[in-house]
Amino acid sequence: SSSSKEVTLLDYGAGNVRSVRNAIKKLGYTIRDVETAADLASASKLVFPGVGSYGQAMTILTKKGLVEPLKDYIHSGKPFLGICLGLQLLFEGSEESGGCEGLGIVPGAVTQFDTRLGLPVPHIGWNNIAPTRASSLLDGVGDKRVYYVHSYRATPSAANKEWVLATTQYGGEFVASVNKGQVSAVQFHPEKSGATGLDILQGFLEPEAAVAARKAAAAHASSSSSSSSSATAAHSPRGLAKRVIACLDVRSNDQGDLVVTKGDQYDVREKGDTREVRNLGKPVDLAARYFEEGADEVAFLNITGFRDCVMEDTPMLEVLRRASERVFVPLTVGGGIKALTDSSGRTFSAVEVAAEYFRSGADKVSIGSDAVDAAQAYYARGAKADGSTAIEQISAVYGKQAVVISIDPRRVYVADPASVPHATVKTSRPGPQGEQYCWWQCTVKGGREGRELGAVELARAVEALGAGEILLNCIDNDGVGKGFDLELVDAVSKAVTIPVIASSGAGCPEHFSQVFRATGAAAALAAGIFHRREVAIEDVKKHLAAENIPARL
Ligand code: 1PR
Repeated sequence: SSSSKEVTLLDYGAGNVRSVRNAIKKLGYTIRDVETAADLASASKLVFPGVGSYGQAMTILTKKGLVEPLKDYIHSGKPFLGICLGLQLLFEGSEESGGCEGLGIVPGAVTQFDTRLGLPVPHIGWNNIAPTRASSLLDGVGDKRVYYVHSYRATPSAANKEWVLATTQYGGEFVASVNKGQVSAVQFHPEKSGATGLDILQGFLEPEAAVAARKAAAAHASSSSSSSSSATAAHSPRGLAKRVIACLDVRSNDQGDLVVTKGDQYDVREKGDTREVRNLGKPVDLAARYFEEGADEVAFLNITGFRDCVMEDTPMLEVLRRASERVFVPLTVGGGIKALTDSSGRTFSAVEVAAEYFRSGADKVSIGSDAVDAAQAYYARGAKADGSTAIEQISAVYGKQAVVISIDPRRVYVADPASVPHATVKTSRPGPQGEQYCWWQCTVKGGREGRELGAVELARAVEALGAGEILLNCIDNDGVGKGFDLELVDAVSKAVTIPVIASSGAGCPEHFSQVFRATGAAAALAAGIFHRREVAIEDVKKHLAAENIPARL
């Protein structure tokens, strides 16, 4: 029947659930949205993706009169799947939002990860799960990893033992999944966990079919592995994987089409007489290719210089819409995220601008130039936050994990650290005049304008303002292929507790293991080597695993 291919979605309007919709549609289902309490009562399969903060979610559900109907549905014995905050809300309460009561279905409280353990918080990225028993939901997962992004978590206890279906390790054990009867929930994002996540969603939507498909796949795998006995599968150590991110710099070319481009030290024009913008492919197709080839995330940076207003930037929004139908790992978009005024004089807040991107399929926005202004204003106020910046406003509404800061620094050598007000490091690569020290100057507008602010100081400021992650480029190393600036990545990752993505300069798989060994980077990003097919993402992953660095294979 047609209704058996329908999922009811409880989207209470606090954030982006487009990727959940896309994943459900990909599995051949139609979606019916909950508008009223009656829609909950008549649902036959309910998916509840939590977005935003705990307190905000409970407030909206209460205002809409949905709390009791939701509890009734959960108690009705019909299939229910909570995702991320949708798992946490099943518990009795959370310390998020200054302490807040939940639905009280699963015993226990949700608490914040302990930042004193030295692990980056939020917990972002691909991690393993350890099931406590067999289930149609998780049996296909095995050693494969799923994608997490959260700062709070529930912990297993004697009181919730019968609920806990799987746990994950991150500075201790937390609840990865709960289940009892038809009620299930997962802390990770199946809709962002690639093929593994789609399989989990199918395990929820069609348990019998999923179990049969996994049995068939297992039988096929064991028969083919016995025939090629010499094939040894790469094996990665367990735990949070170091992420490998593919980045697409997108720009209008001189004909006005959006193309993927790539510069050397931020110069994206060909070296010859024509000086045309380098064209390395179509954004959506390339993003889909990287998803299929195993990228852990995909980032789009819109570097179109003459872009006047993102709200009118329909081509970029269309790129996101189409990419999010084909890419089931996290998507980041950057370029022009800030409060702005369009050509007709209408103003938009940074939250409105970001919202447009989230609605179109972005999971995170990346802020470059505006973050430098914000950090300078923050220091000018005596290192105080006043709620005025895009970083604070977007992270308050969408959560800090949705706010990435892209830094475009350039190395500056100094002979005497006391001669500059910035944090310097003693460098192993002295400057042209034999200078022994350096700092990294923040720039805006794609490196065209330098500011009196160091990358380390910027990182500290944006963390204090509520950023969730740092994308650390390096203009000197961009496109050069000689490796990441290890001293820069080390200095910035030591200065903050949020995850740092190393970027600029990757030329071979060894550069990735190098940056993960030498620094606290949580992820590494590359562009040119992937665009030009010089290095396959899979080979980077295999190299990391062979070097005993956790990677998602
Ligand atoms: O300032 O908020 O509008 O954001 C603009 C964004 O565009 C920033 O994130 C900035 O980094 C980026 N951007 C601006 N101009 C350029 C340019 O190239 N002319 N690209 C640019 C940044 C750098 C990396 C690159 C890595 C890896 N590209 O993203 O992908 O360096 O490259 P590699 O592996 O080939 O070495 P705003």
